[in-house]
Amino acid sequence: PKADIGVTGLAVMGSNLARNFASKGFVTAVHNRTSAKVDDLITEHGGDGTFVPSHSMADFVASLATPRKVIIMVKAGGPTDAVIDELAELLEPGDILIDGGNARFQDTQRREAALRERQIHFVGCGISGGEEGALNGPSIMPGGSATAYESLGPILEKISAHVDGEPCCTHIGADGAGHFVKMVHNGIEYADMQLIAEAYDLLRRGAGLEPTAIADVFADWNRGDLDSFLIQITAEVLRQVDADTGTPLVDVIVDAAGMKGTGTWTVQTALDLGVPVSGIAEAVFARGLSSLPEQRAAAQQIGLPGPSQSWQVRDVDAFVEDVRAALYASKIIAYAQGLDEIVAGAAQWNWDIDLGAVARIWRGGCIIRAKFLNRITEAYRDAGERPASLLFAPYFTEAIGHAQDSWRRVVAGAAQSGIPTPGFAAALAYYDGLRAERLPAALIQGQRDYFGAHTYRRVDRDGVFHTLWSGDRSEISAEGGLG
Ligand code: NBP
Repeated sequence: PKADIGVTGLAVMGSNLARNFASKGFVTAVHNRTSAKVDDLITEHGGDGTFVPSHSMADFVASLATPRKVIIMVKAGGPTDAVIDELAELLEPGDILIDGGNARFQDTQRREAALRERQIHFVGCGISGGEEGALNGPSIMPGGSATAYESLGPILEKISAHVDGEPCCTHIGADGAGHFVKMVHNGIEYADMQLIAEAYDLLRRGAGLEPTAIADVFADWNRGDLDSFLIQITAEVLRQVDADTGTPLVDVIVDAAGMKGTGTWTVQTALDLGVPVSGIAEAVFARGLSSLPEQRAAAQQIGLPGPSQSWQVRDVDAFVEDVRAALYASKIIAYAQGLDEIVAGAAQWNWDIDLGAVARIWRGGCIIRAKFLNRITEAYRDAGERPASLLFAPYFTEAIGHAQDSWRRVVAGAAQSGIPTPGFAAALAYYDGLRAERLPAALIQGQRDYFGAHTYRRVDRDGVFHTLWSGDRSEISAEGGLG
């Protein structure tokens, strides 16, 4: 039979995805530049379902039922362009080409436009969940045309993770929308991980708890509002004992966090869009700081002075509860900021993105999967008109209201005792900035007008004004500019 779908690029992600398709009953064509990987897949996992192996791209394309659906799972960047070029020569109008790699959404927009001219549907598809997700059900964020989704969607939905019977896959929006949302997902993942790491640091250095005790705390938190994959694996990582030394594994791991770039893209894009994603940005910066070995070593050697006293935690249970509440509130802020970035991106590139649906498909399969995402879906489903921030949905307004005293105690105490909490602190500053009746931005406008004649508006009258700072300091109307 002709194949329902094809996968080219059979490294770990592609082969697991192909096995997922085959095991769900789809006849799955498989191809890889180095053909040994095709043979290995058939030898090792041919029993998972019906595969149609090919050693050449031409045979691969010929093995597919029309309209053809081909998923590219190769290294992002140049290799993806090379494979697209090769396939574009072989595909026909109406065929659907899907990039499941971690492409930059701008690359996806460029590729989609080029292929649209050849009447090939190009679907940039964010896939989250790593190898395990690819095999057993990832969270899938496809962009591209609605027409492409009509025939592709049901296949992707079938292999995606499911939560409460609902697939973790939905059509995100046109052209690069899928990769854009996947990018923001990764940015939120950075923030989530940073916040959890700060909570751990506070419990360890603030309350003096040992990793196994902290693992118990996280396991306990995982039964409440914080119930999530990242909290669960945090408990497991903290419980792990190093076989060589008998000490907690976390103590023998070098404290320099790596990154592959998607968090950075999220922040770069947010800067371009003018969206304050401070929680996500601080997470990226914190990884950056951790990975500056020379400066950190010099700081140790010189002995940069710290506070005179350490945290005197008297009631450990109350402290743990404060940290939990601070973590939850900060997490809500990070998600609110990420969702704001999606709203801004959607406005900029004319995507019709349903935030409730995005939260729904993040509930399973992906790294940030969490019970809490149900609350986000509800916030946008029940809201009639979309709230201007996640924070204005009643559940979240209330949740932060309950958490805020704890949150403030934690941030203040951390600052006083010299424990860095860039994520908690940035989230709190954002929250207080958002709710402030007046911001010192008025003063900044005054400064800008002073040194650059940038003008300002007044609270009591319409119009644009400038003060003659270097003259008699009277105010003039600057409507239409300053000459
Ligand atoms: P890699 O990113 O390591 O890429 C290896 C694959 O790319 C192999 O099939 C290789 O073929 C192929 N390839 C390369 Br490299 N250059 C090529 C070229 N010029 N022409 C044709 N094929 C070429 O694989 P991966 O780790 O499985 O990841 C695949 C994609 O999924 C990437 O975009 C990655 O960013 C993304 N990813 C996502 C997640 C996630 O959680 N969503 C996790 C990991 C990766 P060869 O065998 O002939 O060398």
